Amino acid sequence: MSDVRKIKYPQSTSYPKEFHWSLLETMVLIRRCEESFIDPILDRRIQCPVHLYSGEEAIAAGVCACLTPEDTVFGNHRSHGHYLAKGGDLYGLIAEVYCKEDGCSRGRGGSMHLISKENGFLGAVPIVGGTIALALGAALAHQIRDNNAVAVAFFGDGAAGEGVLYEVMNFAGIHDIPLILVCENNLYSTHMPIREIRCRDTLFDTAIPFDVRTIREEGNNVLKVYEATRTAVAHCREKKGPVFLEFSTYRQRGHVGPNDNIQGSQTDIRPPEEIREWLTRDPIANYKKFLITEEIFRTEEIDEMDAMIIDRVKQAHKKAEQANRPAPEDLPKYVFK
Ligand SMILES: Cc1ncc(C[n+]2csc(CCOP(=O)(O)OP(=O)(O)O)c2C)c(N)n1
Ligand SMILES: [Mg+2]
Repeated sequence: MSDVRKIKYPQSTSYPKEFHWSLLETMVLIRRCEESFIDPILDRRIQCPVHLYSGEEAIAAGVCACLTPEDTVFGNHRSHGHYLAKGGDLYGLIAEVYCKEDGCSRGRGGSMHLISKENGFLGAVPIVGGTIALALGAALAHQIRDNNAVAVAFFGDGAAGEGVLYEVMNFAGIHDIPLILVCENNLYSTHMPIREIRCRDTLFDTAIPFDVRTIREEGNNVLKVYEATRTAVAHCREKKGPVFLEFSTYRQRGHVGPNDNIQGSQTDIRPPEEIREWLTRDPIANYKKFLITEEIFRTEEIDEMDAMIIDRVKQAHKKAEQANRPAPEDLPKYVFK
């Protein structure tokens, strides 16, 4: 991408090389994984609905870099990135998206039902706003156990239209619950622009009346996401109560699938100039440019990392495609009665 905008990164030199490497690696893994789903979606090898996270990687990477394995995370319908950034297994994700028995939800859930309990990723579900109260419950459990952990809920701007968010903020605010609400404001809820469904186009201010600390930051700048989240995590660990983080971002793909092109009709109503403008703020291209310009890494090192990740993703697809689907007679096996 030649017209990459120079995003201003904070306090760059104070971070060790390994830290930058790990953030970049997480973002590249997410992007390569997301883009690898496109062909199998288009030729119907993948049949479940897939909401791609391309363009929003800096949020998952920057937030999860502040968390320990004991901290718990919940996602939504667009959660491949949250799952991977929290340490979820790549093959378990890819096999799940193919609805295979080897998947993290044993092929019963598909792209929108991800879980990695061993890494503290306690679930992604498609009900908009559906995990916000679950994250509150996890955060309350952390508080009762006094284990110094925090719970994080990732959700979109669309979830701010669900009443549960306000009930959760009120309860968390009253009881100083160690809950971090991460709102990924990508300006759209399916095909509805935020300005048509909300009085304001910012979300952080909805938390102010509930005594929830708020921070709004540029979501495509991974170091800014990291620093805002670090402040939020410290606030929670110091038992000062919940934090609402709003990150501005933009999805590079359609609402569901690679583009909003349903049976030949173009349903992406986002203005082309808006899409072009946001592409110049690509979180990965900009971060790479910064790392090279600041001589933190050489282009060849980054290209080598990229090639290794592409290969890992490719191998995982190969194995997932060959894996078994759940046997029809086993389908009720994990259903609660
Ligand atoms: C309770 C509920 N209402 C409606 C839907 C349909 N739906 C799926 S995704 C979505 C939009 C969500 O927008 P946002 O929260 O901003 O997340 P984004 O897709 O932009 O990442 C909607 C309305 C749903 N899944 N659950
Ligand atoms: Mg949205």
